[in-house]
Amino acid sequence: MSKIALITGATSGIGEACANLFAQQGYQLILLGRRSERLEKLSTTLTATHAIQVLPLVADVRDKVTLTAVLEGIPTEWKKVDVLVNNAGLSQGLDPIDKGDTDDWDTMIDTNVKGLLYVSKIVSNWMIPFQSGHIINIGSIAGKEVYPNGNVYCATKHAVDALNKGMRIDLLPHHIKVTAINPGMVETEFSLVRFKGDEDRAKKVYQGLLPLMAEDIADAIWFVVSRPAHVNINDMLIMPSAQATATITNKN
Ligand code: NDP
Ligand code: 8X3
Repeated sequence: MSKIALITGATSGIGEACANLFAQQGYQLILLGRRSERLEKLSTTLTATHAIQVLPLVADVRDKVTLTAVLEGIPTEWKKVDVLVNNAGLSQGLDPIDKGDTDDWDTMIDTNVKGLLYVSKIVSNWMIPFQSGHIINIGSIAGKEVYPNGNVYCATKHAVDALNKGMRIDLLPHHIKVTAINPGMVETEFSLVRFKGDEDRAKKVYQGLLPLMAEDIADAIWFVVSRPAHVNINDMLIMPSAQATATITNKN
């Protein structure tokens, strides 16, 4: 079997763009997300377009028991994962700390931090016997800075930043590379999810500037993954040219 990549959050945005690019590069793909119809459609398209196999996995990264059963239940030959893209994540709400919805906080912490941990533990244990592998953690500019009302989302991405560093130390003896990809503003379904389906509010985020596209981030991930064995990119911060910091942009 050729190389295998496991991508979480493959039903949309950055994860879907990674699935497309890795498929073009001939990787076999394990694609994970909650929306089964989208996963099936993407898997069918990719297998029809490229000479690859795709294993779609419907799972919620927050649900430790089901997630573990789903991942551990895959055929053994699929467990030789070369690349894990820890991408599943979201923001919910944009409110000051005194007004935030505690259910939103739970969702962000459970998905962005705990879900990433559950997947990483399982997959790193698959990589260790082979003494190889590469884990890509999708962080954010929100893991490097804190901005007004970003509080809990920023905290989860700061946690991803710390976990990325910790994983690199812990997995070093096993020759497993660990990289953080930290994007600024990328036009995906991210803002639609943050604003709970409010399309007008989501669109406004990207009006007046050219944001990054999901494909830009997939390109960066492919660059990182395709370096020679002796090279690791520890951390990459990628912004649209029109964005200097999380909050300072050059809008028309
Ligand atoms: P999208 O909303 O387009 O994609 C998010 C993906 O995560 C979807 O495939 C979704 O799939 C999946 N997901 C969310 N919750 C869960 C869950 N509980 N279990 C499994 N899968 C889940 O947003 P992006 O592509 O922009 O986001 C991808 C990552 O990039 C996130 O970690 C985000 O924080 C990060 N990021 C995004 C930026 C941006 O500006 N867009 C900037 C910096 C970082 P499904 O709903 O089917 O489960
Ligand atoms: C997503 C980018 O600036 O909305 O992580 O936090 S931002």
